[in-house]
Amino acid sequence: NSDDSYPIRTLGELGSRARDVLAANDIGTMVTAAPNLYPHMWSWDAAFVATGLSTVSVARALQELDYLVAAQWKSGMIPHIVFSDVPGYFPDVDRWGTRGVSPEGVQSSGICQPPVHATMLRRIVERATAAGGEDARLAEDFTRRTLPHWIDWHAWLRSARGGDGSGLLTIYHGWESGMDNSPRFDGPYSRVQPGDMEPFVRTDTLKVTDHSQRPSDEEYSRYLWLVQQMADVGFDDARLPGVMSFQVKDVFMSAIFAAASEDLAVLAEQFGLPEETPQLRQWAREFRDGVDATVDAETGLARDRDVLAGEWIGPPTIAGFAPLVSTADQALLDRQLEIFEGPDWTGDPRLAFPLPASTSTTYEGLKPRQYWRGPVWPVMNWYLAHCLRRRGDGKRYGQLREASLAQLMEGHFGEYYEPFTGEPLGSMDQSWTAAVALEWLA
Ligand code: 2M8
Repeated sequence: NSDDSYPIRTLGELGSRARDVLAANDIGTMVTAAPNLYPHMWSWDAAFVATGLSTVSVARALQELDYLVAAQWKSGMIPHIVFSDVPGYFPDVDRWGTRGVSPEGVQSSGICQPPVHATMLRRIVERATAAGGEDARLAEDFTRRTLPHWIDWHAWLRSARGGDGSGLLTIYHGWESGMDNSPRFDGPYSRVQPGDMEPFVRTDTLKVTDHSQRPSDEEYSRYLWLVQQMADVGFDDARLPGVMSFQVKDVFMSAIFAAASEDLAVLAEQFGLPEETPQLRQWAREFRDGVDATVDAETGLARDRDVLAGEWIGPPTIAGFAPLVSTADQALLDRQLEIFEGPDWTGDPRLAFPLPASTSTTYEGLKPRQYWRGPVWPVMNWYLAHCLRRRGDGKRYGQLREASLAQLMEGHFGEYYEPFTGEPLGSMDQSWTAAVALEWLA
């Protein structure tokens, strides 16, 4: 870590450093989400990591998805954390209280995360098919073998979290959204009143020593209270609506589900389960429509809904761009792109790089250094760009690529970045940041 290793000088060097990060975070069974802060497998991280890994080794990429799918619950849920044996992360499996509920031999949390998996698997399959030979064979075998599991996962989301016909998935914890402390959840969390629970000691603040980059203690006590509420009913899907004090229709997760259901339909058609495609396409349509229907006519942004309060959620966050992921409505897409490129988002001239921050940079609640309250997340930049490229928008993909590579050349593979200075924040050598660097370079 001599000072002359930063910034990185060439794209070739960026690629080789990104591969080194993934190799260093690989503990054999899994690539941990980050070396210190997150020594386990996270569900949506693993999907992004797999696509990054597939630029190096298709076999290793599929192994990552295999390890995740092996942790799938009987219900069909894919848990948000699969624990390794590395100590030091809180809440650990004991605090989750999932032993005896999760499948035998699996140590996992008891909630889910956004279903980007089918989209990333489709990407890996396309890459492997183009390469041909052994890679193509491996990807085909893997997809044929695991398709029923991914379909079960989508069926669980649709029935346990989206069975009300709204075309929107419910989350019972901000962690399920992947955007833990986003201002999206301030309203719903303000109504969560932690009751009696075992005391706890956080470990994240031992690792990210500037505490202002992480959620507050007050937020954490609510996070842990929700875990306890779920554990008290044995993580029984049927009982959660009756007991949980946090219930949000997550618009961004719903858009991801719509897009991934379409991708899963393509895979099912190609790899031997064509009879499943009408159902998958039906879910894609239902959730695409559900997401479109949340758009605020005034702001043009999609909105989450606080189920218990019966209210739309207002703050302008990156989740407002859910239609970029899923919509089929050209006028809505055009309006969203105009906002995306306007002065409240990537067109803000104060930005270090023209990339979307996690909340609008003109939002009064913006916290440019704090986690999901303002920083720019490299993984989000690539995911949104990938969605645009899928629509045939190579130009915008190229612009986001250029800005993202310029951002990443500082060399630390930060978990997130300060929007105006480009300073890397949170964990360094974060796996999904390295993975998307490889995708940008592929
Ligand atoms: C962050 O979330 C975890 C809890 O799940 C944490 O703060 O301990 C989020 O950024 C989430 O989206 C991500 O999957 C996880 C691992 O990178 O870290």
